[in-house]
Amino acid sequence: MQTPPLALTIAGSEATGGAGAQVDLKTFQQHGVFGCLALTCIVSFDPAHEWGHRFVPVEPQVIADQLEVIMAAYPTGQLDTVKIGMLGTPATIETVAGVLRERDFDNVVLDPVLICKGQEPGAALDTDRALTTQVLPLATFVTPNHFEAMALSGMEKIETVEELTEAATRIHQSCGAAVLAKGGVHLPGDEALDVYVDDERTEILRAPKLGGGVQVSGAGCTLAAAVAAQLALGATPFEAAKAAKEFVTRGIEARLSSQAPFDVVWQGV
Ligand code: PXL
Repeated sequence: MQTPPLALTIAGSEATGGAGAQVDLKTFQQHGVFGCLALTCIVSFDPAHEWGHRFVPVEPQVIADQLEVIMAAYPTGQLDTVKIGMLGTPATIETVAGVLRERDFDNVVLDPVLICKGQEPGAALDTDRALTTQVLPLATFVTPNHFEAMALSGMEKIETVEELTEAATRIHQSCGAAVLAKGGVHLPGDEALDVYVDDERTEILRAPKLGGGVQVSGAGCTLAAAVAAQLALGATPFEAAKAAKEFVTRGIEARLSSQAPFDVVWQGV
């Protein structure tokens, strides 16, 4: 048996298993990548109040402790890929950015979680600002959704694939990372379009819109985790983007329904 590649996720728990760290570890495992986790926060939807977010941050010192032991156990050369999901507070962002500055990861995949489904946009502007100024410059690959692409590019609307391409290009130019900007259900037409931009190419990735345009929770987490897994396996950023889009499309096809008001991706197909 060969030893597997490793990947770290720095992310929050979403108790029902549809998003966050649970999705990251399931996605890593499905790719044959050994996963480790520094937990940043605990999200429990509130079924008595329209499944709104209940959010509890993990103490910054406890996050630092987790990252300390992960770095001690797995040196550079063994652990070179990190995926960053929900951080949640400026203090958490400070802690995580500090570690990323100290350790030179080959692949820093940032899912710039500014809001989760059901949360008010702009609820936490200081957190958004800290993420943009402290973590985004350290990313090598970033996966903004429609809302995040507007926030990070400064564009007021993204209604066409040309506008999504403009946004992805602006984000790439601002931080240097490869960008996979997700149109999701927000662009017209019967395809889910994503735009990939790096130094060498601009490409449009297409998949059929599944589920009648209904959003599926956990698709963003799954996509970014699959990108990280592919990079850990040695794929180029563009190969990783294409493979991750296929993985998430299959997972949406096989999605899981429940008593919650949104379906979730099944990573196990
Ligand atoms: O889908 C974004 C997301 C990421 N991480 C956690 C979440 C959510 C959305 O609910 O709860 C922990």
